[in-house]
Amino acid sequence: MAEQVKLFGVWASPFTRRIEIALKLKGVEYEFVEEDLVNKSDLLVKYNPVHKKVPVLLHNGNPICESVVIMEYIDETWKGAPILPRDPYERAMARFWAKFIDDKCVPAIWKACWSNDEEQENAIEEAFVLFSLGTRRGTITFQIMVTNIS
Ligand SMILES: N[C@@H](CCC(=O)N[C@@H](CS)C(=O)NCC(=O)O)C(=O)O
Repeated sequence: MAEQVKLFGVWASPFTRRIEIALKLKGVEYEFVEEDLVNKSDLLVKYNPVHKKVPVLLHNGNPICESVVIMEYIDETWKGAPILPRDPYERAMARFWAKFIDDKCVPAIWKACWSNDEEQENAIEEAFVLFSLGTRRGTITFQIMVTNIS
């Protein structure tokens, strides 16, 4: 039976992009369902009742939420083109930088885009410093994510 892979997302969402990149790296065919976050679909709320956020991956009827969790699920389910390193220490580092992006970089970028005047200048500077820090570390995960949100 053919696999059913559906991604509920929003084109401008960095978390959705993370999943699109992972699926494309693995060569997995999927259907993209564009959500309207102002008027969330019943399906999004059904599949992600806890956070009601995108992305949600639906694989053969099973919903998976939270982009890093989904990314790891994809990596474990489709074996080609590994995303996370095999070495446990390298894996831990990749997870550390993925969390750094979510906790630090994404909020900084958001502020840089949506604040004004002096606050915006400071936010751009802060975002630049955070990105430089991650990029210098040079993990593949970080490189993928920077490509994703820049
Ligand atoms: N930690 C979540 C964050 C997902 C997230 O913040 N998604 C945003 C779009 S970029 C969303 O769905 N927002 C809708 C809302 O907050 O109601 C993940 O990694 O998947």
